[in-house]
Amino acid sequence: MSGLTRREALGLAAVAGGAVLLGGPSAQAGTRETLPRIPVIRSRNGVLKARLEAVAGAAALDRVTTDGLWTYDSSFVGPCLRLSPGDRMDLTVHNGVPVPINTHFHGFWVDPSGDADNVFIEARPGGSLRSRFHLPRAHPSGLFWYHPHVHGYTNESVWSGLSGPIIVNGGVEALPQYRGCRERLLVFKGFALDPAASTPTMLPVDSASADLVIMTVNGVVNPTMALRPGETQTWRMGNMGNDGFLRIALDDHRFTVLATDGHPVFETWTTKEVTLAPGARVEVAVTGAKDPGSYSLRTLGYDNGRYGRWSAQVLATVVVEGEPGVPARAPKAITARPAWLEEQPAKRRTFTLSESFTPATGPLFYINGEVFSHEDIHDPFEVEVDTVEEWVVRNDPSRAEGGVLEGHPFHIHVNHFAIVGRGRWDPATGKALTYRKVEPRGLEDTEQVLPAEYVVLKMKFRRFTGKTVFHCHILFHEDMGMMGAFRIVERPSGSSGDDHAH
Ligand SMILES: [Cu+2]
Repeated sequence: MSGLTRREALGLAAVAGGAVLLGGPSAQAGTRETLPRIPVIRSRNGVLKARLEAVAGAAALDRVTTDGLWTYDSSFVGPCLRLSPGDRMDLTVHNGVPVPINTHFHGFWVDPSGDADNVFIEARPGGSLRSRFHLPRAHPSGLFWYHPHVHGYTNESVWSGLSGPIIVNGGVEALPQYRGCRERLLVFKGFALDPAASTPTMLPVDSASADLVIMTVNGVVNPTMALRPGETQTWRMGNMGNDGFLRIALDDHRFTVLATDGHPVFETWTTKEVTLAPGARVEVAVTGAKDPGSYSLRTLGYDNGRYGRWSAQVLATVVVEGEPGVPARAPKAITARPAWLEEQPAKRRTFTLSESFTPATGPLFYINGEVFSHEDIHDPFEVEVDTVEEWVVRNDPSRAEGGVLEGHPFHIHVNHFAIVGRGRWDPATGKALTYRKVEPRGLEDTEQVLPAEYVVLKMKFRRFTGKTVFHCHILFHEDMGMMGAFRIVERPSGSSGDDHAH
């Protein structure tokens, strides 16, 4: 089912019901922008103090009142939280949905304990949860996002609509090369409608197979955006859904990559397409083609195995017209390459991702043979703060009975990582078959690991201590056990840290 078909059908229904469509499908391609602006909540005097209502019920989705949603403040895309490094977050979420929730700040380099970015606390239905922490002055500037992260409920929560963007100021918009350039925020989220319902109703998460999912941009299907020939705009793009993959390209245009997962890159590059695993973000510059016309921003489709055949779709229409602009020149680098990339890792650890589907147990997902449990009482393994480690994350498609071949997008909380190598391995022997050294151009917090592939991640556990998690960002897999806990601990006294200065 194409977005257009659904949009036409719903558009007719809405017109018949007397509803007014804002910038609906009949809008003439051209001057009329139909990309919705996401409401912004900004920090004031160094504090972002806000209260959001997580509500269950009807909300506008593609400009049509749609039932069965869980949203922040009745908006399919939650409000954009915008703050600066050094600011304080003070966010209260009231839980009006029927499952426990909390608030995770995806990609944030902050305290994972107490009432900060702690995934081990929750608000029951009817309750509230207040998240408070300081964003370090050295926090990266870019695009992040928030969503509930209670184990067992993350997939349903995010699919139903509970997610929204966060911008940390001082990133691409502050670069002299792009001063005065139009800045856009594009939040991608999928939905599917229940064919059995008489009015537009979100399909429950268990029935929402990949082939049914329609992608929205800022909550609408195929909005129109204007771009002048030769004009450069900066686009922040985030995949803020529960499990869909996107392979994004704009017809006859190229993207210059400026930031990945909220981190300005240390080497920019130009590409025809960017892949966004669930949870991933990218910030790019795009310059309008010489020839005026209508160009499609597309996802080219992504095959993540039997349960993840993500279809090719038009995401948005870019109309190139008007007075020619002067293209911005991309900087070669935006941030310094972190010095810790050259440090010898203090430890190397291996994590094996696998799954099984047996009639007796149903689908189960493992890391190192264990299914994560919230009630797990044994102490998680420890890493020392301010040390560098290398983690080998490998996808074992063979180990357990009945599993399918599928990639697992590996995500870690609190600290970002660099990919320094990858290759194929043989699950029968545990040996690497190939190895390719990777020269990282930026940092990430979410990386796809294909079947029988391994990736080598290097990371430094900077400043913050506490218990936190890593997991697959296909949230069904996370809920079904593909998560691990670990604790970042102080270094034993007597050992010397190398960056006490920050
Ligand atoms: Cu997975």
